[in-house]
Amino acid sequence: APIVHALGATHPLALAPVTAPPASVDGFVREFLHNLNFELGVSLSASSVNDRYLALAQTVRDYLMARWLDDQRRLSEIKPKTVCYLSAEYLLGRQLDNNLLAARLTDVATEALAACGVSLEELREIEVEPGLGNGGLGRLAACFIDSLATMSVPSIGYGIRYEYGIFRQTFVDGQQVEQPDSWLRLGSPWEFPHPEAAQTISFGGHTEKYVDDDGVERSRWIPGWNVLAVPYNYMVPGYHNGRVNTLRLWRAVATSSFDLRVFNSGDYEEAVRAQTYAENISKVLYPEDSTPQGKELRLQQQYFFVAASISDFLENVLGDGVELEKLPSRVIFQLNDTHPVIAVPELMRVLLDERRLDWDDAWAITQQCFAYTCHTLLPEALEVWSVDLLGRLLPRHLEIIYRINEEFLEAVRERFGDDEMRIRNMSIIGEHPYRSVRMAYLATVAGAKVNGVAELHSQLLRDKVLPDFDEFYPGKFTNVTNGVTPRRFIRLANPDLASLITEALGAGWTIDLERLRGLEAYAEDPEFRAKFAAVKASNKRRLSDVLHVRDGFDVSEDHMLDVMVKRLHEYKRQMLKVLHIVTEYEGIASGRVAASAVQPRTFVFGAKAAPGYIMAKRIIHLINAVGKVVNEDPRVEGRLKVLFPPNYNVTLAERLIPAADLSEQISLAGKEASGTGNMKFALNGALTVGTDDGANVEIRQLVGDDNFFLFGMTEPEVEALWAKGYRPADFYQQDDDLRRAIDLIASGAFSDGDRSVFEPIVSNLLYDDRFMVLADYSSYIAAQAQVDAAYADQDAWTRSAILNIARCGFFSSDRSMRDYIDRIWHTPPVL
Ligand code: F58
Repeated sequence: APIVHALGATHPLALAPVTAPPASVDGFVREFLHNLNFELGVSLSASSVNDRYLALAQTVRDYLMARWLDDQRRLSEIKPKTVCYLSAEYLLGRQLDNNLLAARLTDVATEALAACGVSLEELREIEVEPGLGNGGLGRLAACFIDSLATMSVPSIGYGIRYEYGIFRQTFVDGQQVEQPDSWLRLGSPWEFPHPEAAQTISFGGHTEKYVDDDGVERSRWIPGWNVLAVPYNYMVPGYHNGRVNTLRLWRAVATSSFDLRVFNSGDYEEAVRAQTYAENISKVLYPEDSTPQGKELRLQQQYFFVAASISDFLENVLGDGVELEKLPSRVIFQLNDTHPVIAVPELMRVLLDERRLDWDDAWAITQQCFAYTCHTLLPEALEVWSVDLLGRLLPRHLEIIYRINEEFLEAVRERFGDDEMRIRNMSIIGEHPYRSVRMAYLATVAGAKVNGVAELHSQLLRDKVLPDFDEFYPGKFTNVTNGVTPRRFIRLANPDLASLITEALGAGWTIDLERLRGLEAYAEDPEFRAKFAAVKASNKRRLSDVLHVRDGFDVSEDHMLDVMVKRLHEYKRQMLKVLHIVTEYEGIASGRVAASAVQPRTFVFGAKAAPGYIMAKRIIHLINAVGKVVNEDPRVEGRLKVLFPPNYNVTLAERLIPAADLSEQISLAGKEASGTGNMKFALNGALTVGTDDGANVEIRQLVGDDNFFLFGMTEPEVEALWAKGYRPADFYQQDDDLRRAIDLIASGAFSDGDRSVFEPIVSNLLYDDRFMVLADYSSYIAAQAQVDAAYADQDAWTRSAILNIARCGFFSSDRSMRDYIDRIWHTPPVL
């Protein structure tokens, strides 16, 4: 019998708090060696680097454990209102350093490991980051849970424990080739599986009507098949506040592992078919969804994790005896984009079918328990599910969605009369090109609040994407501008800058980023500027070392470092950056410009293309092709360099951003919802060349026009040009530089004379150009000339860089969290 049973659950031993090991070098050494010997089963002398890393991670966990368990116990007693952040993605980045920092263990660990003859640096480098996200949206979720823990806000992050995260990108002949990301292969020391707490999640089958004991007609779901959702818990330590929140990711496990009878008959494939099918649900992040099977898998993933999360919250967090009417005072489910929106009919189903509430009560509760964040403006990115698929996979949920829609449209009719056009536009069910459920509409109808992620985005969301809803629900729409965590993106990524700031302002800025304002005065101090410039230079050397080992690249300290890192998408306009580079190159190659006259620059790209996005992959190919020619042409005299390290991820971002001089944020106005890379660069003292888009608008307002290189059309100008009729070829005809750049690409200069290779890119630019690259080209080139001129005055540039940092404290994700708490969640910290 377990000891607690034998003693009784109230025995002092069972209640005794867990204690952390002594936070001394000695204590750390002991714990580390204990873990190495007894958990990993190796002696120090026989251990591999990976063994040591795993033992170190376990040691850090041991220090955090007492706090984690204590927080869980305390919260289960206090029962505060809790944020349940529902997100299909968490792009966490490496854990070791962050957890050492949060627990104030970095120095002790460094010393303790040194005493064991082990280098912390070496162990750091072996950690494989959990890449459980695609880009900004997933990284935002990771920043938010960091801030919530640091601010002592009761919250749980819920998501999926993908066995394979975002693919590992390699280049073969300059073209992207995807490799599976087996991030769990060498062990996963940060997770705690709880197979005993698995939830059963159902799919398929049919519904039937029946009359319950009270004579009420009800519907019930007779599912066709099940999977188990097994929770894996991760610690989310707050920074220096002794708090540890939980991230709970679900793994799909088959309810029965295989059919022994079939196995014994020798049909091994058939014996495991059901298991494989079920376990595919958490196999891979964002499976290619161009096939019907891929689409179905995506919907399975979405329902799988939200159903498990809701059930987990109601059964394990809420506690017994809570009246469901009070649910909204205990929880807010924040929907990170439309991916978790199937949670809305799921909560309705639980309240109606399992808890036997009537419709109106269930709906009143549901409408207070959800809020929805939209992260896009691209119409094609607004998720829809075919009624056919949804009805097959989740028949009861489809019924519920229909009823929500019926009642909603009834209310719209009451308010606006039988305006059929309006009804059709607002219906949660779309009819063209096929019957489908519009998930953003469902989220808007169900959510207590709907927010965009930057001022401009929220404005456009209201005015352009969901205007009828804004009219129907006054006050429902709001804005929360994104933010980034200063712990990871300044303190950890840029330790020398962090020290310099602390030297000037004291240590409080890490949790109160507006204090960076204090640096404004230092921008005027030549000595401080010199120190800042030295930090930048040293970050470039550090980056050069990293890229040298990683990819064989070298970064020269006296080049301007011009960086564009983000997902490859046409709307983000990496193509515009390519045209700038080709223009610079063409000037030199043609002899019209002396190489010695150009400002030495290294252009760095980092970008993954979705595996099925052909045009994005072509652009990657072109960047690599241009890079090869430019880097190898002796006429350039090494003054222009193009580097494209493959497999851009959080770990590489942490090296690149602190070294950057120039941040490229050049999306077509009205397309980038916010951007968060833009904030990370500005906070690390890079100047931005950018359009009036997303959060660039707010960055520029804060840093001032003198410290920002603005170019391009505004969103209304973009609209006006579309309305007038956009003809990209006219821009090509009228601009000599543009024509020469495009002609050079078309000529095969970057494809060994083969004109066909990049022809699709060229004709797309000339005859389609959905994102108006050509329309903004001349303005961009002019802005880049200003960049060159400004960079020539290094001291003035440095001053601007410091002012960027000083004025961007607003972009801390702590501030974003405060805004969510004030405007949407109403969940005060529990100190
Ligand atoms: C991004 N969206 C926005 N989506 O593009 C960016 O402007 C914003 O700053 C960021 O969200 C955070 O709000 C984004 O990253 C995705 O990654 C999708 C995930 C699902 C598959 C398709 C891409």
